[in-house]
Amino acid sequence: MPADGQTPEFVVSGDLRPFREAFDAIDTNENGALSSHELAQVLRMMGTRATVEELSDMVRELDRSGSDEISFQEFMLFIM
Ligand SMILES: [Ca+2]
Repeated sequence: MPADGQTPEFVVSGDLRPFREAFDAIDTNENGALSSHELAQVLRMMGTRATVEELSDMVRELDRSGSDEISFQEFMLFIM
């Protein structure tokens, strides 16, 4: 299991629910992490043309745990 239970201190006091819902909406296979393929689907729905290769680079940049996927914590760091 990825160490995904940690929440960054700076968002603890805020309402995480909208972000959690957005995260869960992107996480289509419900494994608690966002892959580049899941991000590609969402960005395509938003009308952004990004290749899976570009998103793989992005995921690699955001991914701090070396899982090749973005955890909720990494997702929050990306949004903030
Ligand atoms: Ca996933």
